[in-house]
Amino acid sequence: MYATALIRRAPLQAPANMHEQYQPSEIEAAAQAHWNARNAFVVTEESDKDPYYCLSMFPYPSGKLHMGHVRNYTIGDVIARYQRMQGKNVMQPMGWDAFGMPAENAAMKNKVAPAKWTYENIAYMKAQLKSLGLAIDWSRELTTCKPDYYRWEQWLFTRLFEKGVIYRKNGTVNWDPIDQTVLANEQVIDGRGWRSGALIEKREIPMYYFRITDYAEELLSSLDDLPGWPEQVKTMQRNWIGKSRGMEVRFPYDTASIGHEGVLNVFTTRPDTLMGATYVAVAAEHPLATQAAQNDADLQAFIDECKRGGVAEADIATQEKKGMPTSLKVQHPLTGELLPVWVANYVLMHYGDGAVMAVPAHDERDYAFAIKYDLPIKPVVRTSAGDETPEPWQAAYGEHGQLINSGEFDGLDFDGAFDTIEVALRKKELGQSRTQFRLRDWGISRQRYWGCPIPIVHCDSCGDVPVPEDQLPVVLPEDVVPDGAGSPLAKMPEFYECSCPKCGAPAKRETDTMDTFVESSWYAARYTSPNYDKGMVDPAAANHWLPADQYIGGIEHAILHLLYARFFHKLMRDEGLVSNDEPFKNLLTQGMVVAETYYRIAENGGKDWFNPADVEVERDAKAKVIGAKLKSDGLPVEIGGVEKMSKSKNNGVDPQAMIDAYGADTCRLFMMFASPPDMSLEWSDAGVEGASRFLRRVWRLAQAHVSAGPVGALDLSSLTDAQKDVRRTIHLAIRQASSDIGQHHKFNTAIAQVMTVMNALEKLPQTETQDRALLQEGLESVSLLLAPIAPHICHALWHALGKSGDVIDAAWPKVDEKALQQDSLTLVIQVNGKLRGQIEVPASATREQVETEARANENVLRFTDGLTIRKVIVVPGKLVNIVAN
Ligand code: ANZ
Ligand code: ZN
Repeated sequence: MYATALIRRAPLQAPANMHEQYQPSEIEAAAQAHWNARNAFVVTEESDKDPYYCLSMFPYPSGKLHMGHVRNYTIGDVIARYQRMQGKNVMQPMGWDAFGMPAENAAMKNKVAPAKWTYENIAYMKAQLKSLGLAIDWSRELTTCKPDYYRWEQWLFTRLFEKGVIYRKNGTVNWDPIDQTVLANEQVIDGRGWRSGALIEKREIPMYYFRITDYAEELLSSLDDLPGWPEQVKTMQRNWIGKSRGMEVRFPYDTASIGHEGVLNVFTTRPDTLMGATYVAVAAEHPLATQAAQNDADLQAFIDECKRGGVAEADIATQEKKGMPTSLKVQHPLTGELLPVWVANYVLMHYGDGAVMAVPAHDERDYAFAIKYDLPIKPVVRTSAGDETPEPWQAAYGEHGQLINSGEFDGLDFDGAFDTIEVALRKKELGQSRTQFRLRDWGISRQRYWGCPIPIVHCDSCGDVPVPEDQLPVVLPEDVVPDGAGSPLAKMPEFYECSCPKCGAPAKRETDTMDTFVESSWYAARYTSPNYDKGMVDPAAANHWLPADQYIGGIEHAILHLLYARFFHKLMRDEGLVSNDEPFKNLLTQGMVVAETYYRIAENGGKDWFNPADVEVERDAKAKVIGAKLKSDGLPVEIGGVEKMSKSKNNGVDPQAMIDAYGADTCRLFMMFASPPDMSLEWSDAGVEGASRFLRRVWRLAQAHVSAGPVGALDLSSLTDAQKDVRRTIHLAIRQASSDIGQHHKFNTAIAQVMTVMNALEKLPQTETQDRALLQEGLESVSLLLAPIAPHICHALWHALGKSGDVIDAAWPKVDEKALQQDSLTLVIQVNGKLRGQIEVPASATREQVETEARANENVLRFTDGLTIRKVIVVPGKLVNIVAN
């Protein structure tokens, strides 16, 4: 193929090839066409180089790229290109997280099928990604809404269903009684449906669940095997999994009030406070609540109220604590004292046992509740201040401490009380310790259209039958426009009417689709063999590339996506598809992209927000911002502060405008220079301008150098001191940039190093052979160091500098240790702390020699004239301070 001819370009390019001006659009198109023609970023497992899998979180095809995408993919690309220059066989894939609700909403709004909308967005965004010049192996592109992808998800589903890892049970959903549809949590606003405004009810419907709780212990413990993950993310995962050691305590029923024998189970992490329990509270859905409400209409009304409202946990945590008493009572397991049973909205049915022993003195929620309903508060833990009853009570005392008011347990500490109370409870068979997880099983049924169909057939005689492998995939019809009232699939007999795969009788296909987190849980594995049609992944390829060496994405995915992806990896491992335990070895969570906000107060008192692109900022002579005007009318606008780019504040800047105006390299350089990847990045016109200016400077210097004709070799043995200094600057920059990029992902400081080199090179005379040879070395180093960040211009520079091959295949520059050695050092001289000059000393000079040299300096002699030198302080390599009076 002709691609090889392109690789072997003539070693010395005709210098005339270099335009006088830096023309990004031309050189970027040329570089991209060149990479494309030689399939430069297509990789296979057949390579003698070490594999490196660089993965960025794939985008949802929402329409066009936003700044967050551009930042994410640029970071990934810099890492990928840097690793390639380290001699690795780098795989950097890309794809589309293509199912999801926005496509359905857009479809309803524009009356186009979600599929069409999605595919058009993908085409547009793909072109945008290509214009950024990312080193992506596009032959691995995958799209999760295509049957050749989701068929394997369905295949795994059927396997797991047969194994019992997936099961069906009733789950609670948000039900919109007007639209007759299930709503996602984010579609419930202040307890009402987002479209209909109807009061939302909780409903129980059958759903499918992944038994993620079976993996809770491993998902927690193997976080310790991920040293390459940010501590913050691991902590968030640990909290989400929420392992707590506590006690199951049973409160025997008071048969007089309840009417029959039984026990109320509660789970507590504070069994040491058992003697302080003054009431028990149950969830609205708890059987005792149901019983109590049978002849209590007020209680029934309260229970109904609790059942309405969002099912999101955050809502429940923040809502006002409310409750109602019942006539029922239970016995304290150790004292036999009768405790009242309350129904409370802060008790969750699906956590622990759906009931709590309330200890108002030591639990915040119970305290608020007891104050509100005037229930007794009994302190049983001495405060660290030594108080027994902190008067007046302001809040619950939640710390551990020594027991008081607890009879035989008085004086015990937390651990002692835990064990002793467990012994007492066990003796009565009314309790034992238990470890519990906050993590719930993962409900994946969604009553929506634009998702992966759940591959189950419901048969009257056989029950829930998984679709056999030879009948997969269950294809989602693509030409449907939903109307917002329920799932369209449930209204399509041609979709759901089928025959039972087991007995052949007429049966009904499941019309729910899967949570879109399922698709994004295994795409990393599928990238390793995206076209494999004999299974979910080709195990050889998957094990070759996985775990991904570097995963890059937003912190908003720190919990759910990463947890589900880790879980799926373990499921696939247990199916024999992959042989390692974790999917992502190193994780980088990039910071937000932020920008200034501008507004005017509207007539109705609200704020009208203006896009930064439409605003002109006014600065004083010191570049300090003193005001801002709207470009269109020239009138002032208020400055609202720097915020995350968002639609609501209208401060999103379209990356395409920046790429069109300045080119991809400027855009990439700006993003990488403005801040380290894990910190937030503030968009600024001035910053973009600066990046563009810098690239033009590099171009100008190279152009002048190249057009002056061929250069000879550098003779290292005859460098002047000035030349040695420049060479030292170059190699110091290489050393620093290598560790900044390679070890710390600090691209901004690496770029600063290149800028230092440029400053030195620009001062270099360009006439002598040695100077020109040194400039050649400097410009080659600049091209190599910048190649991962601004790949197009470096591609052009590399050829212009007469190098053979492409810069993407060049090795990362090596430090010449000899260049770092200094013959002499410049030291600052101070007299009594004041700067008085400089001295030049041999690098090997001893302390005494430095001191002698300093004392002999003419400035020192002048400023110490008539004084006595008391002390000479030498800071090696830096300064000499002479103390005299
Ligand atoms: C008594 C007690 C006293 C509690 C005290 C805390 C402090 P984690 O750590 O999250 O597992 N709890 C148990 N089941 C509940 C439910 N279904 N809904 C709401 N709250 C529930 O929390 C366990 C604690 O949460 C338990 O310990 C229980 O309150 C409460 F000074 O029991 B504790
Ligand atoms: Zn059947």
